[in-house]
Amino acid sequence: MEENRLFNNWNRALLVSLQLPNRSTSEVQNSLQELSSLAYSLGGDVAGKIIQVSSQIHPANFFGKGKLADIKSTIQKDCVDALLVDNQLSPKQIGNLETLLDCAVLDRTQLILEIFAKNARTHEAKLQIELAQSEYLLTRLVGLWKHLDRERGGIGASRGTGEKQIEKDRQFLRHRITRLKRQLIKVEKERKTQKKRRSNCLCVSLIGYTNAGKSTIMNALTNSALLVEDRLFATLDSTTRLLEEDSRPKVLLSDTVGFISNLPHEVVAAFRSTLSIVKEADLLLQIIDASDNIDDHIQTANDVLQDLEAASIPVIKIFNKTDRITPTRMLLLEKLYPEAIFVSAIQEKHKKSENSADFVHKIRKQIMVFFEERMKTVKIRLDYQHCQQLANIYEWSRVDNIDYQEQGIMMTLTAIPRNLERLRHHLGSNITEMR
Ligand SMILES: Nc1nc2c(ncn2[C@@H]2O[C@H](COP(=O)(O)OP(=O)(O)OP(=O)(O)O)[C@@H](O)[C@H]2O)c(=O)[nH]1
Ligand SMILES: [Mg+2]
Repeated sequence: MEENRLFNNWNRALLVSLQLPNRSTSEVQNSLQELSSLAYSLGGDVAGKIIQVSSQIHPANFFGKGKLADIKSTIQKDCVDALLVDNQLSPKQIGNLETLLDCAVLDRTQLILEIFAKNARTHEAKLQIELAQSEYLLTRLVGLWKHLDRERGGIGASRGTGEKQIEKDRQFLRHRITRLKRQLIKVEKERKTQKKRRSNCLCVSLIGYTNAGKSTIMNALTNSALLVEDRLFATLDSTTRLLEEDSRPKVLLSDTVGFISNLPHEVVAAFRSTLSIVKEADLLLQIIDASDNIDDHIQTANDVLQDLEAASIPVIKIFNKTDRITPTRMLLLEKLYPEAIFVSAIQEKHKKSENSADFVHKIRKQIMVFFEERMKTVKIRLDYQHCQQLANIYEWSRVDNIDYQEQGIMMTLTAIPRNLERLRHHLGSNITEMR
C-alpha cells in the first residue's frame, strides 16, 4: 500500500507548531513529541522542532513573517525536505507554504493518513484508508493539486492544467468515493454475518491510545501472535479470539485500531466499520500506558467512545508498562484509580512462566467477575419432546444443575440477561420457568 501514500518522497522533516493562547506549553510540547513519533513511524528523520507562540494565525501563510524566515533558513541549512505542521492548515495555507518553502508541507491529519496508508494490510483497512484519503483530497484539491501535479501528473487518469484539471480530479475522486463506499458496504455485510455467529458470546474489546500495548495484552490473553511494534498504529484492523476454551458463556476478546489525540474526522468516519467491534462490546478493557500522558490519553479515549456512541459501555482500566514508572507514580495512580488493574505486559512475558500467568490470570478473573455479577440464575423445566434444544441451552448459558425427572428435564441455568431473554424467545412455551 506504500504506493497509496501521497507524500512518500521526503526523508528529513522539520516539525513546527503554532502555540495559540488556548494551549499550554506542555500540551504543545507533548503533541510535538507525538508528531515526531508519527514521523519516525513513517520512516522519516526529524531535523528539529520549532514552536511559535502567537496570539493569532496568519491567514495566508499560517505562520508570521519572522518565523517563516527562520523556518526557511533551517530548511536550507539542515537539508529538510518536508515541513510537518502540528496544526490543522487550510488548503490555501498548505499551497502558500509549499510555494514559499519549496518543500512538501503536511499537517497532522495528512501525516496520520500517511501512516494508515502505509500500515494498512487487510482488504477492509485498505479500502477504508483509500476512502479517507479520497475524502480528504476532495476538500483540499486546490491546495494539494500543485504538489500532486508535480509528483505524479495529477491523481486522476489524465494530465492537464489549472481549474480544468482540478475539476477532472474532483470527478475522478467522487467516482472513486462512490465505488469505495459500495465495496465497504459489501465488507460490512460479511462482518454482520460474523456478528450473528458471535451473538451467543460475550464480547470484550481492547481499546486505548495507539502504542499502549493492546496487541501485547491480546496476545498474552489469547495465546496469539498478532503484530506488536514500537510504532504508532501498528494495528489497523480488528481481530477477535476466544478468551477461554471452556468458559460458559463463551467470551470473545477483540483487538482493534488505536486512538490518538485529534484523530482526524476522516479517519474516524472511515474506520467506523472496523471500530464497530467496540460499539458492539459488552465490556471494554481500556489499556493505558502508565508512563505516558495519561490524562490526555484517557480524555482522547472518552472522546472517541462518545463519537462512536459507545460511551455507555462499562470499562475496566488497565494501566500497562508499569515497569517504566517510579514506585511513587505507581502509588499515586493506584490511589487515583483504585478500581484499575496494573500490569507490565512485557516484563511478565520475560519472567518465569508461573509469574507470567499472573497478569493474564488477573485480567481474566476481573472479566469473569464482571460478567458473573451481571448474570442471573433461573430454574426451568424442559419437556422431553424438546430435548433437541439442549444444545442451544448449553450454548447460551451455564448449566449449573440438570435432573432428569418424570415430568421433564429440570435445570438450573446461569446466563447474562441478554442470553436468558434469547432463550425465552427461542424456546417459548417449550420451557417452564420454576419459582
Ligand atoms: N516497557 C514496556 N513496553 C511494553 C509493554 N507492553 C507493550 N510494550 C511495548 O510497547 C510497544 C507497543 O505495543 P503494542 O502491543 O503493539 O501496542 P498497541 O496498543 O497494540 O499499539 P498500536 O496497534 O500501534 O495502536 C511494543 O514495542 C511493545 O513491546 C510493557 O508492559 N512495558
Ligand atoms: Mg496493536
